[in-house]
Amino acid sequence: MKITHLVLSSLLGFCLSSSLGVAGQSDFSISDLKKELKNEFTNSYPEQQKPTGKIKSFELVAAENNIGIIPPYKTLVWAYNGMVPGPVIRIKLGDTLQLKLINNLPQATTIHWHGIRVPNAMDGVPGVTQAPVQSGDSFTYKFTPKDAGTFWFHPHVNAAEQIERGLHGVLIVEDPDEPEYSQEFVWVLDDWLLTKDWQVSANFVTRHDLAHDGRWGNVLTINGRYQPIFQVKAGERIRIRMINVANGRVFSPAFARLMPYVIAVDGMLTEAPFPLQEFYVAPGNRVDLDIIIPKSLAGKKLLVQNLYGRQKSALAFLQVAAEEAVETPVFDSPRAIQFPRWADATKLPIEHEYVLNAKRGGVYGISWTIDDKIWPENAAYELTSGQFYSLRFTNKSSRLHPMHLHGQFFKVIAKNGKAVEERYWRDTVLIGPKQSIDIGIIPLDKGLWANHCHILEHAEAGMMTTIKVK
Ligand SMILES: [Cu+2]
Repeated sequence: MKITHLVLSSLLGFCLSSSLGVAGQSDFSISDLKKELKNEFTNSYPEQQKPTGKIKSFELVAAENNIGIIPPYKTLVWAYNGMVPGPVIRIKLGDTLQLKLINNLPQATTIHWHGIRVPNAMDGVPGVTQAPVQSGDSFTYKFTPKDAGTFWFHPHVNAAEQIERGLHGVLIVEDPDEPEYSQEFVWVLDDWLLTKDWQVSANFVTRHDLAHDGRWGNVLTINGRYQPIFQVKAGERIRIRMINVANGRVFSPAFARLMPYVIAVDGMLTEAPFPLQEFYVAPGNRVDLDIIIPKSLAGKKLLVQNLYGRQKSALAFLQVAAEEAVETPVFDSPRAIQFPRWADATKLPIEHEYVLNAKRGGVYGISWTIDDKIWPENAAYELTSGQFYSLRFTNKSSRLHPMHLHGQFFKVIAKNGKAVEERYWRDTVLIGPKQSIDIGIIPLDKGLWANHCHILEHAEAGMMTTIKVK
């Protein structure tokens, strides 16, 4: 594919018109179109964020603990500050986060700040940006997030075990300009594989997990609780920040009798709010919802289900208070200040195609590959910051691969070669069996960044590579 395009482009002197059959229009060059796409992108999100000088300091201790997922039973977990999920850290846009990680685990760890555009050295990937923090050691992360939104953090060492055992937390970067909701909820969606005595099954990265979509468990939780009930009032307008921290499970949340609007995906505000309908929240993905509780639902208990896959399962309930309704706050949902449509982006040749597949062999017997290579065999793919690229992920396997790019946002521009319009950024995109997804990206943040499957077992068994942004 790539070679054909390159040959074609050079034969045409970088003029695409004849290959595209754009009759009657003046020829346009690849570089002109790229410039147009870049102009459209201008001010979508900032290259830099000026620190206000306010430093918010935190200490995070990673250690074993016992918690009650299914009370009264206690489950041995690995936790940040004793909690699963870990703390929700809130800072304001412009604040500098300084966080000291103290590793009291029996093994090395790091923290990766998922979705946050951090300086490369703060990205937490062993073998790429940082040495693992050994048991008994500590490491201080310090950076000023460039974007407001819902983000999360987790280890990037032995992640299939460490995240599954409970190491993850939420980082919310608040934009003081966003409207205030009646209530705001953070929902950490997780999926545990628990044994009969309510312990985390200690068989990690099994052949079964590798032959399928990673480890799918038997207990779904929100904020570490099984089918929790959240209290709301009729008339309230609520914001739910949802994060999927599961190793492999995809969620498709559905709210009975409510009409949620998606206002942000992967932390970033959408071009405009749109109704939540069969939206796949794959491992790593976040979605922010704007929901009005109609006054007519006072006293009702509303079901929230997961509709992904064959089994429908209850995730949570919203208990609407029976008492008098409150006034519904009136404001326009927050939205992106600038968002590029990139309608012509699919006219450009694909600059790199990532082929996703599996092969026999490797440490686990089955390896997951990108371009037939097992991490760390692959060389970094080089991109120049500030330039438009279209990249393709082609899934030759029959399993799922939510591909996550560190340090960058991108926009899906085509599925199976057909142009699609997603009016939001992503840092993780789910690629279905035998599917291909094309993304448009203008990398801004320089460095060496991981590009991997967020099904943690697939990543552990090789499905990772890097991009180098110069
Ligand atoms: Cu995968």
